[in-house]
Amino acid sequence: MKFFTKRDQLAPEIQKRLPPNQRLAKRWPVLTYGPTPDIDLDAWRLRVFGLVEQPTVFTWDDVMALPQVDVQADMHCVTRWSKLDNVWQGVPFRVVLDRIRPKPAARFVMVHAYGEYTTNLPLAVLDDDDVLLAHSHNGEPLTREHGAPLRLVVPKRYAWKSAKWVNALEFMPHDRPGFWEKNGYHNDGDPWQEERYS
Ligand SMILES: Nc1nc2c(c(=O)[nH]1)N[C@H]1C(S)=C(S)[C@@H](COP(=O)(O)O)O[C@H]1N2
Ligand SMILES: [Mo]
Repeated sequence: MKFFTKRDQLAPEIQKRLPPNQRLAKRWPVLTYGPTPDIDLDAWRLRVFGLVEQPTVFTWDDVMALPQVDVQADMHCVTRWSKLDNVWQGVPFRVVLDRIRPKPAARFVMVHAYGEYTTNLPLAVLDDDDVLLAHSHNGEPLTREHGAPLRLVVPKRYAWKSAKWVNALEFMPHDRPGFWEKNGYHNDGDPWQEERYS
């Protein structure tokens, strides 16, 4: 069983959807640095802090009571695979922004995950209609290895910025590198610009 298909073996309309130097993943690889956390839903929290009008600690029930969407999006990993046509279900990031109301000085967000993983993004990149906090993928709840119970999805950036097991959002006045950004990955990570490494 082959896991990847090279660009030149794909139909032109599929090739067009692959950013430079990516191959098509036929299954869904798991890419995790370190152990996979096991999180009890009763203990699970999403903490929003920093430069926001309404600092909030969401429980699982709080998050599930928010409006939800389906977002269809492609996923591009810096290790050169792309997985097309994922349907993510969850809470639009803009719904969270409406609740917590970033202060005018908030320009960057540090996304924190269970297990110490972090990744940084400009608020302007997160404030987009395809960004969401997802609990399901292609109609099934996320498995633990893919980020259950909740992960960030930022389709327009390499997937290391789509943090699995999200547990906090820190709104900041200035940028600060996250885990991979400190360890050689590009600060911005736009796959169409091939912003892989710094
Ligand atoms: N918390 C956390 N989130 C993470 C990672 C990780 O190691 N820890 N890996 C990132 C990387 S490099 C990629 S490519 C995607 C992979 O998501 P998947 O394992 O669901 O395919 O998750 C990203 N989110
Ligand atoms: Mo990745």
